[in-house]
Parts: sequence; C-alpha cells; structure tokens
Amino acid sequence: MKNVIGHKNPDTDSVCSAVAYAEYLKQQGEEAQAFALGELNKETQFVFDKFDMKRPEIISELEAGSEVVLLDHNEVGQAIDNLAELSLVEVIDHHKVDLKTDKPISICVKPLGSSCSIVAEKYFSEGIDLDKKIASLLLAGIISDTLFFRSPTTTDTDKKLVEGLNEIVGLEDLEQFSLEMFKAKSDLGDISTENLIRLDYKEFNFKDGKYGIGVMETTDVDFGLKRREEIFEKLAEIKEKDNLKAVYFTIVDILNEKSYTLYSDEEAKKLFTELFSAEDQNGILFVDKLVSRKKQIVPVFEG
Ligand SMILES: [Mn+2]
Repeated sequence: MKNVIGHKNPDTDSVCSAVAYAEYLKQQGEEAQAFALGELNKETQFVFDKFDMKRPEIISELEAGSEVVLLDHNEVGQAIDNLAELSLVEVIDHHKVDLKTDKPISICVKPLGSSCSIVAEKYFSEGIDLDKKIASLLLAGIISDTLFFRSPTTTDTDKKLVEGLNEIVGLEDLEQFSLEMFKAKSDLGDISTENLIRLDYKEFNFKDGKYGIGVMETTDVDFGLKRREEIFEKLAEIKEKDNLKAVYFTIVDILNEKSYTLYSDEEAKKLFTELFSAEDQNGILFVDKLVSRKKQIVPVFEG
C-alpha cells in the first residue's frame, strides 16, 4: 500500500496533487491512499467542498516500514514526522532537490508551476482515465500555486494543462473561479498571530544559518498589515524559540502582484532591504512584483 502525502502546513497544490496521484496509482492497479499532514487551509476546503470531494484523512505519523510517496516536497523538515522509519518509494515535486536516500527510488521533479501540473501531465501523457472530480482538483492546484499564472513560476505547460483540464471540468469562468479560491484563502477569521505566520511557513538552511519564511498570499493585505505590531512581536519570539538567524513574514498581494515583508529584528530588516532593494513603508518592507518565495526570495538568499 502506497501512502501518498503532501507537505506539512498543507496547501492546495500539495493536497490536490496527493489525492490525484493516489487515484492515478489505483488506476494502475496499485493500492494507494492519500493523507494530509494537517488541517486543510480555507482555500483547499473551498475546493473540496465545491467539487464535492472527500477530504483526505489527517495524520502525523505512519506505521514503521510503510511505503510513502512524497508529493510537492522532498525535504525532511517538511515531511511526515517519522519519515526515517518509513520506506520512501517515490517523490513527485517542483522544488529544489535536497534529498538523500538509502536505496534507488522513483523521482519526478520538474520546473513547472505546481505539483498538480506534473500529475496532470502523467495522466495526459499516459492516457489514464481522468474523471471530472480529479481533473477539478488538479485544475485548482495549478491555479493556486501559480496564483492563476501571475507567479513567475508559471510555465506555458501549466497554461496548456489548465486548458486541457478545463475541457474535462467545464468551468465557464476560470478567472472568477480563481478569485473565489483566493477569497477563500484570504478569509482567515480569528486566526492567532502565530498560526497566521505558520500557515505557509518554511525553514531554510542558508549559508550563515537557518531562516524561517512565512508567506501569506491574499486579496486582503490589510488583514495582515493591521496586525503588524503583534506579527513583529511574534516573529522576534519565533526567532528566539526556534533558534533561527532571522524570521520573515511576507504578505503577498495576489491581484496587484506586490508584497509587504515583516521581520524578526533590525538585522533581518537590513539584510532584506539590501537583497531586494525594498522600500521602507512605515517599517514594512515593500517590493513591487515580488510574489514567489520559491522563485524570487529563496534564490536571492542563497545567491
Ligand atoms: Mn506546490
């Protein structure tokens, strides 16, 4: 039995690609089941409700020796807690590779806009039956990860796949659908400041130490900016608690393609300002056209 799992702090791409790939494996006659490593975010919940899909079960560990397929991640820090005790058999991802294995495994990593794109390509290229519900999830995953083609991670392949998928799904207005998804993602209600920061949060080992970078992609920038004082406080707290070099929280204005970054301390502020020629707007670091942690933020820190 293959357990197909997306990353911690699951986003729409990781959950949808895992569910769609488990289905793909089943169609190949394999036993497979998708799981999520945490509560689905509001956008993902919206997608599963809209297409009347059952949400994957949430787990944090699997029985030792279980076979796992990692979707949308390949770094241990983002994976299931007891990965070391499991049998990793396959990885499908569109992130940089930082992986060591003790045996040969199947790896499919492509520089596409989403992991759902890779899974959709597999369905199409191998002529596997793709039903409307699974096609809907794949469509949603691509739209989510590429911010409906606004992100610089978008490729022509992603656009073609969305076209092909929508021939099956038949949504009349994809722009409208994407806005509904982004609106759902932006509706965070009374979320705590720490959960807000950690909603889409990853740690990275850069040359001089470990950094934490949280991202909030939203159509309602003010939701985050209004809470600036508590966010600054919490970032400083997380830096100490998790023993990090610096912690950032970037609020991405999806529709206008710009971002506002908050930071854990003055040193972190100085570094970010230099790296991205950020404009200090009342203490918040504004950068036009900076929207992708993966393609624009992380590579600059690494460079
Ligand atoms: Mn992804």
